[in-house]
Amino acid sequence: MSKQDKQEAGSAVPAQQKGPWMTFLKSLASCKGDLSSITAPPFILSATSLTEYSQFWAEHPSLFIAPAKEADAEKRAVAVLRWFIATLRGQYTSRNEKLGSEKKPLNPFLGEIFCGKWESEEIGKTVLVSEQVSHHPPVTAYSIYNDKFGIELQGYNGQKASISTATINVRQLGHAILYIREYDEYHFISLPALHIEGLFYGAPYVELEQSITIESTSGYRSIVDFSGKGYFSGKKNTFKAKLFKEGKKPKKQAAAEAASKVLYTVTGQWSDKSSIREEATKKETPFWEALEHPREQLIVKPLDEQAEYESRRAWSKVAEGVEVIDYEKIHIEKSKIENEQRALRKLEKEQGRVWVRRYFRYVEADEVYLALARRSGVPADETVWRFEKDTWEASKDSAL
Ligand code: HC3
Repeated sequence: MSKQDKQEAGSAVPAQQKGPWMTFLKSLASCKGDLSSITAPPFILSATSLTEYSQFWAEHPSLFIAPAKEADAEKRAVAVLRWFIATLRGQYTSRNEKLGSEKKPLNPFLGEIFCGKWESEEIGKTVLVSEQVSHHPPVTAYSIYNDKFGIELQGYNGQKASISTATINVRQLGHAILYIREYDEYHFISLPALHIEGLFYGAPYVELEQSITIESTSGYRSIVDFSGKGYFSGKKNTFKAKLFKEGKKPKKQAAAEAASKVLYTVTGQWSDKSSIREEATKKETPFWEALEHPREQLIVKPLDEQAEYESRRAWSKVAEGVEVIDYEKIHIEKSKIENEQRALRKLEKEQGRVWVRRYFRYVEADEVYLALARRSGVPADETVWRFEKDTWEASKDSAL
């Protein structure tokens, strides 16, 4: 039993919110898969919209562009794996580290965007554009690119939840694709399943489970297996990754693995230390030390320079309410946004129009994506969200 589990039930819940917390836990049972629709007690709300979560993909800009600096395809595959592992701490433990537990993010409205940049002399500008492309069900699309190094990540993401006793199981829908211009090389990345533990105690936290695949057009494949506490090492957030060179006839994943040669094995904790073993030499070296490398903050325009549909500006009043746990303010300000959105949808319906997404289009799946998804054994989407860089670059929002 973990330290968290030893605490008594509801012990992290403020005294006056124990009742609402129990009601919330009971209401989870009726959740039909869309977690954004559940009403949670104010102490567990976050002031951050889900559109902001796309930034976790590039909070180590030097690792994000590192694959573009490698002339050798095998080294590029290792660099992609290192960057991916390094993104996980921000993605899945940053709320716990900053706020003491996982929180319920703000549910973005259709057309909400979150954008910003990381900039340095050495790396140049790494740009993030994240847009809420669907409200029901919620889907966020994003692009992160660095023109100096010719590298771009794009992807989209939704969640489907199911509830089992005191645990929320979340399956992620969507995928990410990293493109390296110099080598005309694509890396398809599937998204991990997760579950939320610690609910009973009022201190939710995320655990990753099962596995993800990074499949490249160069023929390299990484399979990352996740486990929570205990399974591999008795420690939290553990993983084991194997990097293969694809075998000759990779039809099914298991057969492909057998036909392929494991070149590297990476083991450790994605939120702390991991090491890599080169299988040919059995030499083991450090891979990534998450705590030694602080995540780099995205630079976002000041609120008064943002458009009204930009995340932090749009949600600023709700965020003020969340900071001071003023439920009335949260409720009033959230309702204003929701009512405005309802009125927009009603007008569109009356005028026979649909909302035009700002910087992403829903298009037929491209051949590269379909081939990589198929090869990795992940069911492919027939239609995918893709970034329209020209539209973005011609817009006022891109003046970061
Ligand atoms: C499930 C989740 C919302 C989705 C979050 C995602 C999957 C979003 C995309 C990012 O790239 C990775 C990521 C990290 C954390 C995921 C969130 C954890 C909790 C949150 C639920 C909607 C909140 C449930 C409410 C409560 C009270 C249990 O926290």
